Amino acid sequence: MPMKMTFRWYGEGNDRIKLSDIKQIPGVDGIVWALHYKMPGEIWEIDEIAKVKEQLDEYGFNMDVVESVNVHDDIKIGLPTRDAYIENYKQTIRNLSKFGVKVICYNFMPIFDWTRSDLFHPIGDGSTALFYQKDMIQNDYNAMAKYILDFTEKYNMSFPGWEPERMARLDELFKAYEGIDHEKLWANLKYFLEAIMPTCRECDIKMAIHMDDPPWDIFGLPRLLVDEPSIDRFLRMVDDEHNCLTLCSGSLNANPDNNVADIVRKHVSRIAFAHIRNVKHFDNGDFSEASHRDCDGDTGIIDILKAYHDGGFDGYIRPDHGRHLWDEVPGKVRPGYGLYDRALGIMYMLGVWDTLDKIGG
Ligand SMILES: [Mn+2]
Repeated sequence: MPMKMTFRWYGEGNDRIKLSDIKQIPGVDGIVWALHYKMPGEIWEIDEIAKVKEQLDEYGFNMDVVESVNVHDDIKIGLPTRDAYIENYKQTIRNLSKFGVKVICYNFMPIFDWTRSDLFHPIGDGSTALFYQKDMIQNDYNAMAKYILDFTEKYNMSFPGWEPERMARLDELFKAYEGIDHEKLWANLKYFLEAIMPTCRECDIKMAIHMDDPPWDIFGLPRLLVDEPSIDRFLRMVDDEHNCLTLCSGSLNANPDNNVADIVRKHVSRIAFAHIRNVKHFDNGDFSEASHRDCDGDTGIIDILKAYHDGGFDGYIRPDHGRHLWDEVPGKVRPGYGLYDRALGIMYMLGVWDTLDKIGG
């Protein structure tokens, strides 16, 4: 079984889930971690990384995958100040490599990270899931940010990519992105990657871009990694084995036209990190997240896992978001990142994978 199962954890004091809980999930070797208190552009220092390593070592988890080292807006906008932030990014890569980190998951979405209109949407069986109501995410970005920030403030948590410091100057940020269309954003992404690739080669660290979530423009902001042609373009643009993908099945399949298994078959050698998540579509364009079981959503989880298996995938994999089950009510769970449904998702994935190993595909 060459693929490496991992579990995302938000860190001591920042996640109610304990490493000792994760240890009891079968098959998990690594923790997908980050220094969540760092602002985009700051260097991750050796002593800070060492602290996390010590915590993970106690349970025998590897720290091979970081999600995320966020990219500063000035790099995405292409401001003259970007070069200093790129130097910081390179130093963070060097520092991470000293601890054996192999993959950095990041994204290049302007201003907002993943976006949903309802964090605890009832899905009919008593559990709740992240939900996207299309007509609510159209024009009013301030209302969107307020919904998220009211939530994080009420429950005293922070979401990566939704830093209150950045959200407080949203109008200013939107102004800074004026004139940044798709082509300019592509050019800025290329500039960033070409600048850091020598460091990635020297440190043998793969940069693995996460798909844009959802995979379409929101609030007039361009989004790039949205479908097969844009993924092709990305990999061709910087054709280096250290320029890779975090292929997120749920992000891509929010657009039902995206066939994720086909993309896996085409690019398996450039996928460093697989996010597995199932999505249920509604006719009006809304979507809900679902359990990992194939028939609970429309994403084609078994086809996707078979494509990875057939392709000899030996990268890292994790359950992406899960539903909130049992006592996982607001305030007791990070939206999308509860313990139970992600643990069930792992058992489902391992069940499919072990079966393919044993009886062949
Ligand atoms: Mn994902």
